[in-house]
Amino acid sequence: MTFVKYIKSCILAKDYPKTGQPEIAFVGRSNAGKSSLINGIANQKIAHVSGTPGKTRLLSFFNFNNEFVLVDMPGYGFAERSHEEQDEWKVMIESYLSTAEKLKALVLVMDIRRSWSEDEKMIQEFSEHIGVPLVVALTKADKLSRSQMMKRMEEFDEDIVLKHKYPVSSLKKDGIDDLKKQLYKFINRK
Ligand SMILES: Nc1nc2c(ncn2[C@@H]2O[C@H](COP(=O)(O)OP(=O)(O)OP(=O)(O)O)[C@@H](O)[C@H]2O)c(=O)[nH]1
Ligand SMILES: [Mg+2]
Repeated sequence: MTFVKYIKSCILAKDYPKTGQPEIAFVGRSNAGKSSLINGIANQKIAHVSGTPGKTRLLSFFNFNNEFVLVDMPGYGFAERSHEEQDEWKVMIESYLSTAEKLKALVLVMDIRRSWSEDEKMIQEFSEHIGVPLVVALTKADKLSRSQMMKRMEEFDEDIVLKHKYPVSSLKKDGIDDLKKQLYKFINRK
């Protein structure tokens, strides 16, 4: 049986758990559905989901079946936040991303109904800079009809050309298996 276990939450690099296992990190705008997606992948409610955006303020680490570690990151682009808090976020994310030697893929989580913005571009550039593959999970696909979703994916391709992109619904569990398969490929890549 697959188990998923919460390890810890923290901010500072010195506190990150040293598991020696491959890591997959989830980053994206506040309220995009990062924690819900982690729960979908874990197949249990382990990451905190909230109706209040910006609830996740720490990096949270989860042990997935002693196979890899899922890292839930706080969301960005939260307009009501002060510049100070936004800077804090940047430092936290950059400190994690630039020291994570075991990071196998960075999952950029975004609401399928939103467009690619400067924030997403920054994350894409960061992933290129550190040489870690970027996987885009387009969440809340259940909010669109099948034809709307197809149209949205076409529009998305016009905005940005990306190799790994997956429409998903954490609510309906759609697309999660395909995403998971891709993540395993990155985890097992030597
Ligand atoms: N309909 C639908 N709602 C979703 C889906 N994924 C997440 N949500 C809802 O979106 C809201 C935010 O979800 P979270 O998973 O907490 O988002 P987050 O990205 O972790 O947010 P922060 O931690 O604040 O950055 C919650 O009300 C979820 O129930 C989905 O696939 N479909
Ligand atoms: Mg969250």
